[in-house]
Amino acid sequence: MKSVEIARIFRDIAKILEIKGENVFRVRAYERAAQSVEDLPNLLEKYIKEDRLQEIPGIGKELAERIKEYSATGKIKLFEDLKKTIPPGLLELLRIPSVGPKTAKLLFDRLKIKSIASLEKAIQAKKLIGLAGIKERTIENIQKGIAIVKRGQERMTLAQATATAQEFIEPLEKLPEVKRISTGGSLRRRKETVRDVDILIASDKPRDIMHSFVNLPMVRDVTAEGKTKASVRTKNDSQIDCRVVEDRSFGAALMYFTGSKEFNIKIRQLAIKKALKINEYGVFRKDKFICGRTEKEVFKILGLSFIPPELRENSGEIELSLKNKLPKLVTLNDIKGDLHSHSTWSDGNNTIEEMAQAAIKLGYSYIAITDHSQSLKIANGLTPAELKKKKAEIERINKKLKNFRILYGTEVDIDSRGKTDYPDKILAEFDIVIGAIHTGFKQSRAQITKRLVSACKNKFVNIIAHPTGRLWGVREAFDLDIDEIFKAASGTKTCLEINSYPQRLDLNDINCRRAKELGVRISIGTDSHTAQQLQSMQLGVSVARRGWLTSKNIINALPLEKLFKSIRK
Ligand code: DGT
Ligand code: CA
Repeated sequence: MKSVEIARIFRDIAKILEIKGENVFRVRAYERAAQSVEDLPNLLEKYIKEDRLQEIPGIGKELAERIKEYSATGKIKLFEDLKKTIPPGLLELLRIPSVGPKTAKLLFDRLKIKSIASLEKAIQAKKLIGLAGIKERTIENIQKGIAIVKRGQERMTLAQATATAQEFIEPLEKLPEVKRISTGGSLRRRKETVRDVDILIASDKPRDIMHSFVNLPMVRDVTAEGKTKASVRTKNDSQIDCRVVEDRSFGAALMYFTGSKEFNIKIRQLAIKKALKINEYGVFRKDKFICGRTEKEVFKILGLSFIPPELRENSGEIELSLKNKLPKLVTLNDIKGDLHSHSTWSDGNNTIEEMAQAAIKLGYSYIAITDHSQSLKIANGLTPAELKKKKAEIERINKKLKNFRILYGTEVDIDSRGKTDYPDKILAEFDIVIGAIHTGFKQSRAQITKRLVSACKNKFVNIIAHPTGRLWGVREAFDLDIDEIFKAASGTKTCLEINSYPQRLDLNDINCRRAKELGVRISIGTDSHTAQQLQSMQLGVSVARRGWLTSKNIINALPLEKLFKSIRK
């Protein structure tokens, strides 16, 4: 569906309104709506048809009309009109982190810079030096920002790739010629970012499938089309590759196209040792086809136990699989609750009760409502007086609920010196406390490390949220000594978070594996600001699996009583 496109347009509208100095609430409304629409990749169409758009949090009458307009005409007139009021290219410049409306306008007015490419040229020609407010440091930051934007454009987030793949798989799997269908590549390995989406199909009628694939409505260009494979670009500029194989080869092909390349090379060597040949068509002895229908049979003939796609990176998994000693990776089913969420008390879109009901629907036994603390005014952080009322509300709702508990929590800000935004006396009142950094990202490596270490040492801080601060396509991880944090966390029984928010996925897979080695326990939290977002738990679980984590490493795989015991310091 068009949710990704609509979200992008809403964000652009917000940016233009901001440049024009419009009412900040209108700007925020468009940003919020973008997020809400993005949360509903599969449902938006249904909501349009049933005329229920206004049930989506953050979508009022005006925004519902805009969505319907886009759905009917492929355009939003307001956006087309707004674009005409600013110099072309200014929007592209605004995608660069550290380039705000003022700088973008300055660059355009003084140097006629209209695109990232022309900005890069101007920097090389040293034309920015001497402009008002532009220092050496500013230019460095712009260059770093350009690199981040470019990388963000090259690769989709896992969430975008998953939604994009779903848009293709849904219509394709309905075709009678399709016997089996699966994603492959980095998407199936659940990497945090994906360059192109690979789809594999088993069928006797590859030509029919190719025809249907390249003619799907979300396709913009067909970049390659053969008898059994084709590549297309979507209207959102994502690349999708589709291949068709015979049913008897599906398992072998799935293994080949899932990769990774390094994994495939090692597998091929293993086959050679057994006098077998393996490729995308099957496993062969001399030229005789031995097997290939399922991945399971292919692994078996090589003497391997099944290796989950998330582990296929040739980083020790093949050796362990030969000994049948792979870890039993955590699954979404193991998760008993969500320990990071926001309600209307701070900057969330749903009430505590709505968040709890959504968590119950997911089969959870608890949810922590961890609204922001007082100094984070931009996110409507809670004062001590408001906290009292919030606590009372949670107690009132908890009385009505059976076999489910709302935990009274906070995401407490850790200030630039490592102090928590609430005193210990208030922190002691919470069921669960998450510590997080939201400001002062430009501090030195030593300073940021020290801040997080002192947060770990606070007796009342149970979890450190999004420990490295990375925001995909927006900002790199802070410069910090992650091993120092791991040591402090493990020594103080503090848990670290895998934040499942699509642009964060922080800790990442590599850091998770390291954390496990050092005995650090992990909380997978969604950081949901809407009830819908609770579903992104799946993304955090994927990161955990890529980090070799089992349910034993994850605190929110524990039932409530055990969770309480285990987080107490
Ligand atoms: P991406 O798209 O950059 O996020 O990462 P992948 O892993 O999806 O890479 P892609 O789309 O180029 O190829 C899909 C799979 O096909 C890859 O994981 C392994 C297999 N493959 C591609 N090229 C080669 C190759 O040169 N040798 C071997 N052995 N396998 C390959
Ligand atoms: Ca790929």
